[in-house]
Amino acid sequence: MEDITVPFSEVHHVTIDKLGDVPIKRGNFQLLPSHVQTWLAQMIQLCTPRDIHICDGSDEEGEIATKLLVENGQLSPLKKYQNCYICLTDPRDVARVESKTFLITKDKFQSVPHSREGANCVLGLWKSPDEIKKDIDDRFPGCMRGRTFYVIPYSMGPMGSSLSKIGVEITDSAYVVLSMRVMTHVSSEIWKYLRNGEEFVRCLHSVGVPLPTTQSIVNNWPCNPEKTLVVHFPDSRKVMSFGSGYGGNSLLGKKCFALRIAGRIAYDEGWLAEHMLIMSVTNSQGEEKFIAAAFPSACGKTNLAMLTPAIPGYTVRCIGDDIAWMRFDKETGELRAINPEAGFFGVAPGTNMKTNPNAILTCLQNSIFTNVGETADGGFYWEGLEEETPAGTEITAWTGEKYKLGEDKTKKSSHPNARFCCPARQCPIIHDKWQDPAGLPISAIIFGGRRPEGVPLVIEAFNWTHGVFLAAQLKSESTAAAEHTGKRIMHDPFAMRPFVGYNFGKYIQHWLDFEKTPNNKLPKIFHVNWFRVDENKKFLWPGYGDNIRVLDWIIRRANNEDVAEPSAVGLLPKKGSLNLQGLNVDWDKLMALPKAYWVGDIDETLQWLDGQLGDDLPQAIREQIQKQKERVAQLS
Ligand code: OXD
Ligand code: MN
Repeated sequence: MEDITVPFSEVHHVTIDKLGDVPIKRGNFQLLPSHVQTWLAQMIQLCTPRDIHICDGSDEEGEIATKLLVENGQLSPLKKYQNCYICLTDPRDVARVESKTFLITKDKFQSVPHSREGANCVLGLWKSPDEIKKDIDDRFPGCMRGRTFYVIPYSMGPMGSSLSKIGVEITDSAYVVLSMRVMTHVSSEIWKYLRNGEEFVRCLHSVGVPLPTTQSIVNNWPCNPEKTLVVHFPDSRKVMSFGSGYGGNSLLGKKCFALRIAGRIAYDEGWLAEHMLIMSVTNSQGEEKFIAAAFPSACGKTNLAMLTPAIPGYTVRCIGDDIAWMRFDKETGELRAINPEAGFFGVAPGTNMKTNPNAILTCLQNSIFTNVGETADGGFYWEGLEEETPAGTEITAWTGEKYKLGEDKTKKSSHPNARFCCPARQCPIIHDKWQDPAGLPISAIIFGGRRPEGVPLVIEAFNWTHGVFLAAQLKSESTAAAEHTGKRIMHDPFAMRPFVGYNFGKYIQHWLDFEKTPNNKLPKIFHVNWFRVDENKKFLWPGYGDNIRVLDWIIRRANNEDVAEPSAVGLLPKKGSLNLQGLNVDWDKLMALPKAYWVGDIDETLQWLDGQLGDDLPQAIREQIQKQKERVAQLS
């Protein structure tokens, strides 16, 4: 790709309605900054599209893209709501493809750690520039033949904030255009931030089906699963994605930019790009605290970010549900966080008026639903909405099959990774400062996963280094967000395993190093587990709105209240210090530390981290493992 150059003078003399032979259908190419023009000209030459559309983020543009998708049969209106649409993908294109997602650097170990021989590295996949060149040359030349080349200028984070970053995505999918308009800040205003040659993240996406095609297109959803490839060039801040139109594979602002590329930028610039929600909790005394929390995909980040407190006196407000960019303020030492996204791309199944009423209320207008079921009266439907939908309602499943609700319990309406995509500003509890360009000050950082066995409801780290260790040993049951099958406990350190953009050993060291700056006000770090089950596989903790009780305890700890006591694995709530009023929970079972479990766990953790990271595993983490080994040996 690097080889294709168009002399700058040639670019400059194009007429306003054509670039070479390619008509410009919408937008004014000549108004774009010259370094953007040069790159676009190269990409047009590579992809040979039918025409060009430079997006401006206007309502009119949204209407044009929607109309086109409806005419193509890719979207259909959900008549029950205002400006909502349902989309069904090719069933082969339903989730992120971790096995086809690569980091490209000259030096392999800039991207991935020195894993021990025989350990299959799962903390990023690396390919050399030469190797990937072949794959790119096999896919991208002519990939947009017969299609429109959309240019999407966008900001990740509030427009103009010094914490935000700019990206431009080229895509041949109008569905991606519509979704990026929800998930990021798309506007022609972006060009003014690039006027002086400022850098931006270059994203190129193609569904990988040039026209005319002999391939059969399923559900009017063009994709090329055999050739799907998502590649990142962290050094030059570029992303190229081919063959998939779905979610994180195609909305390149999200996982590719805001986590993998931004992670690397954050490493270079001294900040953090994390797979975290951001929320605020205000207690009955009116004291507000901001919390960032990392959980692996499909483990309830969206539900926690929009929690409806089950006990009175608390107000929760949402800032973001998936990604946090955080930077220690040089003057005040506060850790200030922004949500780089503008929308929610949430897992639909399981979301209902009990588990997350705010998410349901957010997506009743201007939203896109992918791979969900549809009710006969034009509403969305997915597993979890049974109690809110009258029995006998006719459902059209995402597979096209029709059935009556309640008649056959084996029928499934939606793919388990079906998603809603809705504007964050519509969330009834969105924080009025969610777009504050200065970010919001974080008082506590939480890590968590689905741990059916052994792991207590909440653990507080002894200190920052121990907190980094808690994050490094994060594990969770696998979910449908990626291509993994079956339920098994997988390591997902920092909830970043699929999203890390550089050597994970360096990533952990980067976290550890924040302690070295004396001015940094390090938030306390916690580990939570809402998912522990008893011997009958019944959840020991009610979760959802009752999680406020744990957040309340966390906030009290952030205020240094004396409500914690040491254990072998960290600080635990003193008995009686967590508000359990009105609940019937077995506290002892919920908090138990079974010796056999923890002795096995720490051995397995060491083996895994050592296998994955080899000599890149920071010494401070090895020491933490050794200390935990000694402590758990003392358990009775
Ligand atoms: C997501 C994911 O889509 O983590 O947010 O998979
Ligand atoms: Mn996510």
